[in-house]
Amino acid sequence: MRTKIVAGNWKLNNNKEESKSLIKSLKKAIKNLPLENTRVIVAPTFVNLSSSVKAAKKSVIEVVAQNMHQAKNGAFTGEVSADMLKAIGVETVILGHSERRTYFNETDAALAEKVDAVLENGMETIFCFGELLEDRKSDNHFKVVESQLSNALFHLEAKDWGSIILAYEPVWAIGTGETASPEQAQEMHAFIRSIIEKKYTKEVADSVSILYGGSVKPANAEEIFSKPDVDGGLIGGAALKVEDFTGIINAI
Ligand code: G2H
Repeated sequence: MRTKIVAGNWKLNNNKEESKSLIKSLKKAIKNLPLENTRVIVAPTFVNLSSSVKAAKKSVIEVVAQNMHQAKNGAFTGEVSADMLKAIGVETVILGHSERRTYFNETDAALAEKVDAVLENGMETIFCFGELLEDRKSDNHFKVVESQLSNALFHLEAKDWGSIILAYEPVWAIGTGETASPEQAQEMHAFIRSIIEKKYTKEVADSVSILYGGSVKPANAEEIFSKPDVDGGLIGGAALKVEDFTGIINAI
């Protein structure tokens, strides 16, 4: 059985106190939920990771980073390394979010290096990818997704895939209120699994968790999560309110 995951990507939101307080309320809200096969993850900003890790202690909540640099150290002003994250108890990092690709020019090639750094450091990544609206309109969405995955991940060995969580996020559905239909999400997730099977094995394809991201909210989560190849969600806006995020966790 694949692991289910509900991950909250807080983006550039929540100061130190707000981060701690959101984690504390979430702790309380999910305390009695049956979460045996489900991981609950939150991704605060870098400066709030350490205090958030402390706030999440004695709970199932995992605190992850939103990004990471691929170098061990050196002259990279403003960046944070794998080692620095691990030293404060962060073992997982979101990579390749479309906002990083668009606003910070992250390329597939740089992302491949970041993924390698994640693996070299024994960490795990939630790797994001997804097509633009124009790609979908021109019926190029499968081709775009396939090239994003092959450029950044298909140099890995089968054994490395235990450290990879995929997050399919169609860019046209991010923060827009517009969601891919459950059928569109299922269609793409099944396609992703099929290309992983072709490149690796059925076992690898069947074991990787594939999250959907893009305007997931309590009202649409259940239907999206009911699809067989959707293993959870990467949640932005709706992860900022404990009621909404708990509603989404309840839908898994
Ligand atoms: C997609 C998602 C979280 P939102 O970016 O990664 O954000 O749920 O606000 O569309």
